[in-house]
Amino acid sequence: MPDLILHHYPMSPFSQKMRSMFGYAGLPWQSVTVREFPPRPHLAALAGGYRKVPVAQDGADVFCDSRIIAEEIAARAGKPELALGNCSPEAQAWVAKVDLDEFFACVLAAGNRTLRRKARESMSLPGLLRFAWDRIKLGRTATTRIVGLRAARPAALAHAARVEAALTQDFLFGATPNHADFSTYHSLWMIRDQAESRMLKDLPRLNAWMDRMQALGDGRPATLTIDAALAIARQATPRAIPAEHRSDPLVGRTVTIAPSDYAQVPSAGVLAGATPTRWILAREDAQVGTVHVHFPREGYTLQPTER
Ligand SMILES: N[C@@H](CCC(=O)N[C@@H](CS)C(=O)NCC(=O)O)C(=O)O
Repeated sequence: MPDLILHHYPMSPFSQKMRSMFGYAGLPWQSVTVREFPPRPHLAALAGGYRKVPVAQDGADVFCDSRIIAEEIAARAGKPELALGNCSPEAQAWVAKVDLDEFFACVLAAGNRTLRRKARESMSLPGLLRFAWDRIKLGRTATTRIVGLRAARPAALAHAARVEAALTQDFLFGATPNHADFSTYHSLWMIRDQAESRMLKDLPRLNAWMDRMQALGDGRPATLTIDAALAIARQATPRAIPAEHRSDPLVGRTVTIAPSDYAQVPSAGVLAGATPTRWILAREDAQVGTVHVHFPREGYTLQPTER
């Protein structure tokens, strides 16, 4: 089986969630670095309108959202605990909150001089301005309530205190990590390791756990160019979809699928399959031919576009 290709950028917390999962799983993977804001034409060729990062790819199958990518890593590595659906209801409820509310609180709280300096190193000044404007627009059009700038730090600190209290074992829900640890780690990584902020310094259990998560590493990435990733998609055929995943009445219909929380840009195509956790959209693109784009069902809106 070829290695998964991850389209990501270094300072992206959700990309770190995936990189850390690769580390835990001990998997090799192929790394395509994308820029911090759209347009990202090659991702549009692969995934359609979907504009969040990370996106993963296996040949002509494209995986949107860290939850779907986690399922793919779990299956390849034989680590079922990485797939959210295999975690306890408590862990699932925890992840729903940390991957949305706590994520925004932490990212906004992390905004300090060090982070701005690092961002400036990876982006030109006009790029930085476009990045800032892009994120302002993203916040304004969100349907989910995003914490205000002033409330972000107290919210992030309250979250960190809950993490400290939850860490009665080596990992959040037991002696070994599961999906929830990776979801929780990436936002706090933004504060402690990217912004190098000292705001979490008085939380010994949290810091020891973050050190354990960091020690998992990022797996074994090999650099891949955008053109090579597109060629891989073009030369491949999407995986066959088993009959039981083609029985949904919407299969065969033209639909759009979009995140329902923020960055709600739809991807359009024909619904090719539906599993209990994902929608699979068939898309045609001049650059890559037919691709199947996989989205989680939860947190995404599917709309038929024809009668
Ligand atoms: N639910 C998505 C969230 C992904 C997400 O919000 N990613 C951020 C970067 S960490 C993003 O896409 N920001 C806008 C952008 O990079 O264009 C997931 O789990 O993958």
